[in-house]
Amino acid sequence: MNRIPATGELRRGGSLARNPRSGKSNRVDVLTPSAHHNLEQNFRVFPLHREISPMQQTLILLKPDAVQRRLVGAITGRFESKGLRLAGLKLVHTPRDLAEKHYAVHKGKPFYESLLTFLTSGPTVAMVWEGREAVAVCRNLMGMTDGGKAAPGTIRGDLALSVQNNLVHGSDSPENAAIEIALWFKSEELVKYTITDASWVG
Ligand code: IDP
Ligand code: MG
Repeated sequence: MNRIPATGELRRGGSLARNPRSGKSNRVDVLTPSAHHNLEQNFRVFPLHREISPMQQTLILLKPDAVQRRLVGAITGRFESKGLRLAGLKLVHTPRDLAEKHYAVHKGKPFYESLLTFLTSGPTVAMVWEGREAVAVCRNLMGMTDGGKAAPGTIRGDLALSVQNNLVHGSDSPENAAIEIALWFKSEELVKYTITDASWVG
């Protein structure tokens, strides 16, 4: 009889696992990331909780064009359905000094003044999303800066055409994420809770 290994067995390693389709046995000594992947591909096991990469937080802004175009729900849904955990959320009519701090790295560039005018022109939805590799995951979901060049399937690729009015901001490194989150949120505005599907999402 084919026996599907229990999660605990797999965590301990060294257990003999049998592929129910091929009938072949595989010895699982170390649960490397690729071993996790192979196991989940070949066996119907309870999803293993991966502890490979540290949890990260990232700042996501749905810029004023997203609000004005009524795309807040559609864009938020992309981050939510990916499996990230929402840790903070608010609607902000961005003051000029906050916009200047947020985009300080772009000061002096030809589009800087226009960018500040854009960001301060109406409400922005500020969010903190948390999860494994959250910074890179969100950047990948967003797509390239220029909406006209962003790949289909990404938020910008599907919903934006402009370079400036590209709907969404996402931190570009964990270090910048920490700085940006502190700019937009007080620590008490970030909410800690356990999300019930965490062991399924990984
Ligand atoms: P990112 O949002 O993909 O990280 P950045 O290069 O950091 O892109 O630029 C910040 C924002 O400035 C962009 O999201 C976009 O709104 C705007 N922007 C960037 N490059 C241009 C440009 O060449 N013309 C107009 N606006 C730009
Ligand atoms: Mg950027």
